[in-house]
Amino acid sequence: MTTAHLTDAPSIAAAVCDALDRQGVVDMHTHLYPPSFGTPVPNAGRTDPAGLLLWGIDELVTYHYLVAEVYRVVPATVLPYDQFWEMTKRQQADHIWRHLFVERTPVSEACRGVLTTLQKLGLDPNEKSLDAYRPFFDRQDPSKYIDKVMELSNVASITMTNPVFDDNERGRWLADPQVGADPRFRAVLRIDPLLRDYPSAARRMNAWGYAVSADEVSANTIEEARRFLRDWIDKQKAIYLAVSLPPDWRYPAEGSDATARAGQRMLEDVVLPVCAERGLPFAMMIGSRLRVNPDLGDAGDMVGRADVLSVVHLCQRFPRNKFFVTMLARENQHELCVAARKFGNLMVFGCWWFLNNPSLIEELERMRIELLGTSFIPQHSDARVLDQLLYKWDHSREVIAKVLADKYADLARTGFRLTTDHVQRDVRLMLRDNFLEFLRR
Ligand code: RAT
Ligand code: ZN
Repeated sequence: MTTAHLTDAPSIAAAVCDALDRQGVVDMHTHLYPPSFGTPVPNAGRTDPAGLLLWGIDELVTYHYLVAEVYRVVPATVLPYDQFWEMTKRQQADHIWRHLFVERTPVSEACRGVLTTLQKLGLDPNEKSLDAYRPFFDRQDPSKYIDKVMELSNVASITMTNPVFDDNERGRWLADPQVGADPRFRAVLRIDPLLRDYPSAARRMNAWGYAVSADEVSANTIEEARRFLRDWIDKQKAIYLAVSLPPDWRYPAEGSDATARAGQRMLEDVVLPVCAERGLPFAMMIGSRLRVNPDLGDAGDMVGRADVLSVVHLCQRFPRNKFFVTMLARENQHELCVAARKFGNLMVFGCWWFLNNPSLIEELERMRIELLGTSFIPQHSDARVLDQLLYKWDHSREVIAKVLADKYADLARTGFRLTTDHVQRDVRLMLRDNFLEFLRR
């Protein structure tokens, strides 16, 4: 390892870019899967239409961020939502390509992402028709393509999101005990209905052989719900548990809403005790208001300002638990950083969803470094389509590089003797070890 002394801005910037490029990322939150979960392969005769691994040009272009954007330029009065959803994936992709990439300039972050992805794959991003790209993707073997994408994006490990209340997902785990065995991927037990809609979660757990009551959270219900979580942690070999929560989620719950109170009991008496017993962190993604425009499907969700004090209360009352937290609203970010200064069991992570834009990533990372040093996880990809790893990490690395280079230049001006070792150590923490060490802590 070299230990060159870095003094001037250009050599600092070069060392930072080099360290970021070389450091393999452990991506702590994606919606990606190995091929064992099935994958639609459009023109290769190996189609599993409900397969969970999404990849290729038609999936890239129909990403829900781009569905939202195309409805700004071709509104529902021109193309009714049901007509769009009845189209084949290819037709939807052709529609989006034409309106967002050909007839308009693709300057939004989600559009630019598709172009970066094509460029990284060695394809010309100027084609007028997607037919020019389809043969390239048709030639790929999904498993080899995962290797290629991971190599090109320098992602060393992919963390899945495995929602146990989703029938498609659940069925695949039950049908094949080896479904999650691919060493490139690690599982996360995602449990939203347990905390957001306990009565329906209880009915389902009941049907699956766990004697929980939908009406009353009794001692027996608590024991059975814990058994449910333990069984699924074991089946998935989950490395943490996760939930997404609405902006109005509060801890402790306010008012007399019975579902919110039952959700709180599940959190306090089931989720957190099981996480503590297994040494697993609990990840909370807070601030998504689901389906404000249900016709848009996944593209119809909204952001809302959440309550950081609720996170503070949890960190304080459950010191044996470890919390990964990301929040969707820009307005929550400063308070969340300050909360993390108070609690070592709170790990701030990522620039989630509507925050995953260069201007906001830059603002967030600057503030986090100033308040937390290197003790946070700057980014996750949230990729839903495999190939997105290519752009999400490229764009994030670029912004993180800019911020780190500035911070090191400030440091060098104090007389601190900055070396490439420092830079490499910090980058390793940010892209890999802060996450892995928090899991082990
Ligand atoms: O960013 C997204 O793609 C969202 O639709 C959600 O999946 C979000 O990241 C989540 O995990 O709930
Ligand atoms: Zn996600």
